[in-house]
Amino acid sequence: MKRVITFGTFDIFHVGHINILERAKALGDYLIVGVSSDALNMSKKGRNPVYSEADRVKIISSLRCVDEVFIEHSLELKGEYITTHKADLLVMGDDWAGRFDEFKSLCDVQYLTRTPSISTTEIIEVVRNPLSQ
Ligand code: C2G
Repeated sequence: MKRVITFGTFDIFHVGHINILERAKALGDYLIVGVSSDALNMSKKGRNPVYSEADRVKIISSLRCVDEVFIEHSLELKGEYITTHKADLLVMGDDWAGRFDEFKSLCDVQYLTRTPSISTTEIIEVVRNPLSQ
């Protein structure tokens, strides 16, 4: 059984998120998702996600393609998360291309093309300023 792991914030869940999760699952049999904690997001992006980590975990856990969810507390622990979850493959969107190549000693690493024209940042912008479109 091939175990696939992926990571993300998945704030304001949208079709780009489900696309990458479904494609990640299709590359194996069992999909494990590390959802970034609110604190990690604050340190990465300088703002809290719109949806709390509890809500983001609930949404991701409810998806048919997802088998297991945990909270990612630190980017530095990625290697440990890969090992403890016995992942065979790490999948990330290509906005992270090359950034996780150091884990190729632990598992396969694959970057998938992002879904064009949609992002959490863009959704926030449109909701905040509907006339900007
Ligand atoms: N994604 C995508 N297409 C989009 C938007 C996002 O394929 N239009 C993918 C991203 O490439 C990523 C995943 O969806 O693989 C989650 O995106 P984010 O929530 O933006 O994740 P991020 O905050 O980059 O967190 O440890 C790594 C981080 O936790 C990744």
